[in-house]
Amino acid sequence: MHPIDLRSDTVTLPTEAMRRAMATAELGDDVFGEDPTVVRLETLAAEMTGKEAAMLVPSGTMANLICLLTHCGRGEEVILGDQAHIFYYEQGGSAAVGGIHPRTVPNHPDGTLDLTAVRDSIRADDPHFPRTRLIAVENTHNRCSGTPLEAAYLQAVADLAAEHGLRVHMDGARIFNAAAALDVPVADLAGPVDSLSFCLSKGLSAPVGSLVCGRETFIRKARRNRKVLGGGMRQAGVIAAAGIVALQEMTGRLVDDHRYARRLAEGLSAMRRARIDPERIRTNIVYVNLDPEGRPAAEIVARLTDAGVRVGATGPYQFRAVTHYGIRQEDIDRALKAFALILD
Ligand code: TLP
Repeated sequence: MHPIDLRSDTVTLPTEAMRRAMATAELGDDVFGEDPTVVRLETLAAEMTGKEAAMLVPSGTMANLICLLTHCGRGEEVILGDQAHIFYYEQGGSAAVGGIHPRTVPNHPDGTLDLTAVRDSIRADDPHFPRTRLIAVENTHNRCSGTPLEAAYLQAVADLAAEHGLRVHMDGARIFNAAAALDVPVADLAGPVDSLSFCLSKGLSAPVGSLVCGRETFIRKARRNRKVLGGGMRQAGVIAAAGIVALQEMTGRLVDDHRYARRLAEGLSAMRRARIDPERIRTNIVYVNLDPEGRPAAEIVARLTDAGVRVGATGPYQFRAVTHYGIRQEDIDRALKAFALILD
């Protein structure tokens, strides 16, 4: 029997339509701006997010780094959540590469930041302090149960930023999951922020690629930062072709992933050694806390792997399961049987 891989939605493979589009894509040198397929993808991404322009980059990590480098100079500060992917999982790249200072505010379990805490973190104009430039939010919030952030909250962040002359960046790696869960167009969520990054290679199943979206002037500056990081790609239309299919054909089915994640969480919540509130699962990410008196996550993950189900340990007593295009209802039923043998 095939293993059920719930480690991440990054494991998704390109669809047949994507492979066909990649094989037949019209190509050119994108560093010269001459790859027509990349231009088509960037135009489509800008249209769908309601932004003036967009730029294809190799990964979500590079997309975020480029955005931070474009908004902030060396010694300047970004305010972001302590659970943010940018802070937690990107090697501190903006500090290491860009000299950008991170100022964290605790994330609420729903992925939001307390706006009073954000306001209190904005630096006064004083030579002792770095200069605050940016507020970064994440939507959906990976480490906060994949919760989607609503447009009203994003607007409140943007209003606060505007009051203080700051910009707002949104790590929207899974922004299409957020839009599907909230049943709103992506443009409603992108509207309040200055820059947005999103990934083609997660729930949308494309093999590679992320987009940075924002104002024309921002994207022009961001292209320079992409180049210096080595992210300028030549016949990138082979990647972009799959990305176009991802945006045209793969967003509508994300609600299935969300339904399966909820079903998984409901099943897990009934198991003795698993702690999870299924009501919190609104998209495709399920974090499960384990009884700290019992076996640690690494051991549980190894046992699950032996039983044909792959999940990722995200803490000493926590693991994560993510649903995606490769997971069907029968996989959820089979996974729950395996979970029950080990966690009940
Ligand atoms: N997240 C990965 C791991 O890095 C944890 C995953 O499996 O979820 N922003 C967010 C919110 C992300 O979840 C990720 C990837 C990224 C950015 C980075 O994207 P890539 O992997 O394309 O660099």
